[in-house]
Amino acid sequence: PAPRTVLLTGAAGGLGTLMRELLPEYGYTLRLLDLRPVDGAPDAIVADLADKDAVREAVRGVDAIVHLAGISLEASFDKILRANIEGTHHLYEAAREEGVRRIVFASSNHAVGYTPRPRGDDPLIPVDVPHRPDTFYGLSKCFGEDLAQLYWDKHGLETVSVRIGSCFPEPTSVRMLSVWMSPADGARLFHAALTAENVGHTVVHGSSANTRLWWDLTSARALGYEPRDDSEPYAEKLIAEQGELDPDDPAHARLGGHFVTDPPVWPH
Ligand code: NAI
Ligand code: 15L
Repeated sequence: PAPRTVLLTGAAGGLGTLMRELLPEYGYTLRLLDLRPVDGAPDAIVADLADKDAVREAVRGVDAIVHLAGISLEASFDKILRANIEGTHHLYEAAREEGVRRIVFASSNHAVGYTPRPRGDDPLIPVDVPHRPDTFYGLSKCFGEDLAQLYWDKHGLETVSVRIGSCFPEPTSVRMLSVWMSPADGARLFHAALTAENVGHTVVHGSSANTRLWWDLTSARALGYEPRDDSEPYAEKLIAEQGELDPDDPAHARLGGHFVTDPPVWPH
């Protein structure tokens, strides 16, 4: 049966705020969790993923989990370790113990951020490229994907790992024209990831059907995802303001964009 009650972690964040508006339209009842109180949702669970007991209680009785909580940009290794690596482990362990069947994991393009982006007639980036994290943040997403594989192989807990490009109301950079996922397409993809059968552990690219797409959406479409949006209407204005991407600029040469070249966050 299709999942009905879904735990949405990271519900106070940017993507969480968009998804708690959009996902109920697909018939889900959401239970919300975040470190911070969630605006307009007094029933939301305010808890840190570090708190194993709170996490176990939060997952009890849900049909599935959409796991967005965590640090969403580069940070010190210690912070990433606690929130993204240990926190995601606590969530998977709680899900296993409580018998939750499926997790949709918010992975990121930064798990494979060092992958060269296609130029000219190059083929689109396939979903099975090797992990090439561009940051400790991206490394934590590699960990999350591998954790998901382990929990599928060992415990039969299913995951769809969505390597999200950039999910914001509008694209705000020329790079985003290639990796943008409109919020409406994001909800379509999460819904497909929650309802497709026999996903085991499936990795998909998360974006709209952009004219300037860099990556292959085949595995996402195989879940039943049919993107309806394209960033192209934003292209003219963004390119006029920012110029075309210079392929010889290291900050523009790879999938992860400036995450590849940004100076490390200290303390390292
Ligand atoms: P965000 O930073 O706006 O939201 C993350 C939320 O997680 C925050 O509300 C924060 O309070 C919560 N959180 C952080 N640590 C926590 C902890 N230890 N326990 C409980 N809650 C905690 O990030 P955004 O943009 O909403 O992204 C959501 C997820 O999607 C993140 O995992 C991010 O890495 C991933 N993602 C997002 C992309 C995007 O375009 N928005 C692109 C790729 C991945
Ligand atoms: C991410 O993984 C971040 O969470 C998001 O804030 C954006 O920076 C996005 O990647 C991106 O690559 O644009």
